[in-house]
Formats: sequence, C-alpha cells, structure tokens
Amino acid sequence: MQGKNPAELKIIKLLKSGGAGYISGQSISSSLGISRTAVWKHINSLKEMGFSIEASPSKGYRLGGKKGPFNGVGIASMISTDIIGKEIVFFTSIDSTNAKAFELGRDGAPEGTAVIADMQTSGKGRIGRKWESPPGVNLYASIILRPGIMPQEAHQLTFLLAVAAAEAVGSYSPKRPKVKWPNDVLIDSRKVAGILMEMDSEADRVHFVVAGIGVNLNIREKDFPAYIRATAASLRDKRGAEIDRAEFTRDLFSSIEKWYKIYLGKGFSPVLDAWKGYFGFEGKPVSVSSFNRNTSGICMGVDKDGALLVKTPSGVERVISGDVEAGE
Ligand code: BT5
Repeated sequence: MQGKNPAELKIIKLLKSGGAGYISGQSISSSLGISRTAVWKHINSLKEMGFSIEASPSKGYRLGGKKGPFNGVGIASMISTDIIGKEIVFFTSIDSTNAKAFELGRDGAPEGTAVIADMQTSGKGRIGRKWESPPGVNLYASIILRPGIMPQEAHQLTFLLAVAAAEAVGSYSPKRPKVKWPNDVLIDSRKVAGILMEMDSEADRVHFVVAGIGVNLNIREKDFPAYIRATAASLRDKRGAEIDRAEFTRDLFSSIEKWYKIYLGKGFSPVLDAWKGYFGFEGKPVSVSSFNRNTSGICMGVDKDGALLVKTPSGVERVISGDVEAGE
C-alpha cells in the first residue's frame, strides 16, 4: 500500500488552488503548521511521485502543466465528492481490490472508502471468474457502501453502479454505451466495464456492500488475452485518445455519488429507469444461462425489481441471475 500522507495531499490541493500562480514556501508552511524544511521534503517526494512542480527561490512553488500521477495523492487531489472516494486506499499491485475492500469493511472502514490499484494479480469476476487486470492502463476500484438495506435489495446497487459506469464511460466515448443485464457496460456489443458486488450481511440487514468495478481505459485491444479479444473493448481504442485515469476516476465517483444520493432519497425506481435508458436487449431474442438452467426467448425488459423477463413458448419467465447472450 502506498503510504497515506495528508500533508502531501494538502500541498497539492493548495498548489491547485493557486492555479498558474506561485505559492510561497512560507505560506504552505504556515497553513500546514510544518517547517519550511518539511515543506521542501514533501515537495521533493511529490516530484518523485510524478507531479510536475516548479520551484522559484523568490516566489515559491506552482504546479507545472503535466497531469498528476495515478496514485493515492494524484487521485485524492482530483476527487470532488462528499462520500464516494473520500478515503482512497491505493496499491501499485494487489490480489483483488474487492478482497481488500471487504477486509477493510469488516474492520469498520467508513462508507465511501475506495480501494484502487494499478494492477490486480487475482482480479475477480462473478462466480469464480477472472477479471484481466494488467498494470499501467486501466481502472480497478472497489467502494465500501453502507446503505442500510435488506440483503434482498443489495442487487439494486449493481444497477446503480452500471448506470454510473455507463454515464462515465459515455462521457469519453463517441458512442453511447449500453448495459447488458445485469452488470456489464458495452460499446459496440463488447465489454468495456464489469461490476462485481459482494456483501457482508445477516438475515435482515446488510452490514456493507463492496461495489467493485473494472474499466478498460487505455489497454489496447490487441493486448487483450486471446480468449476475450473478440468480446472485450477498450475505451482508448473507441475514443482514439488516451484517457487520464485519475480524471476518469473522478468522473466515475461523481456519477456513483449522484445516483447513490438519488437511491437513498427516492429509492430504486429512478435508478432502474435510468438503467433502462442504456439497456439494449428489449424486444430482442436472448439466451440466459443461470446455474443449471438455460432460458431462451424474447427479452421483455425488466420488472420493477430488476429481474429479467423472457418470453418463452411456455410463458414469460422471470430470471433473477445469470448471463445474457443475444439469441438467434
Ligand atoms: C465481471 O464479472 O464483469 C465483474 C468484473 C469486476 C472487476 C472489478 S476490478 C475491481 C474489483 N476487484 C476485483 O477483484 N473485481 C472487481 P463477469 O460478468 O463474471 O465477467 C467475467 C468475464 O469477463 C470473464 O470470464 C472473461 O470472459 C471476461 N473478462 C475478463 N477480464 C476482462 C476485461 N478486462 N475486459 C473485458 N472482459 C473481461
């Protein structure tokens, strides 16, 4: 884990607030209540992290034009939300951000704590599947939520995350993304983001939910492992330009927070309505595999709880979990 250094984050925020102007070492030292030498040391460590900071002996310090690094301080200095990502726990490498967030959740980490990693060695998909998580290119994030809901309502947060992810992806994509029931964000029918919700609960109460999200930001499609090359998409390739990962994280977290506040205030229905606006399967033939069952038919949309409705020769079936494929 990268050491959290509140002084460094404060210095970056001060420099950002100064815009193109210089801020004197003296004013940084007095607003943080630390010595000028300590300021100088922090500035050096920020430079080592990859921040471009210009120093002038007479005027002080200011931020250079280069974008900040993708690390705990770099991301935290961008975040403008009240809840989501208020606390950022960053790793250059970890097995799974979901596993770590679960551990932190059990230890009582506050709502909104976000675990983010540059790479994952055992990134998880649903039901024991794998999430490809190479370094230096994508976003892998897990957020702890404590919404005070019943376990049977927790799946609603998957829809919430999918809406927020589609919204954030959409603001970088020339094409409007679609959502695949229940948890994928697609561009041109290929998966650009996946969501994994895990919860800690007792019979009638959710203690916390870990909302995990992986977004293929700057990976090149040719670099995907062969088994997903035909089904995965990269936002970089769709957009034709690099995406700043810290900026994307800021935008994603703002969207999640916006929808989370709507959900807490007004319930699931506005979230589901927004989700339907991204859903591309209604009226189309689908085939859904869940556990030991396959259901094929025409997709009739989703009901008020988010269950998938599939019209089959024997009637309309209600599917509550599984994987959807476009059918014949
Ligand atoms: C998901 O599962 O889509 C959930 C993915 C959640 C990943 C995030 S990253 C941060 C957090 N920490 C974790 O450990 N996980 C979460 P599922 O619907 O089961 O899809 C998994 C399937 O997608 C795999 O079996 C592959 O076929 C495919 N896949 C794997 N990596 C991919 C990638 N990077 N891009 C697109 N498809 C991928």
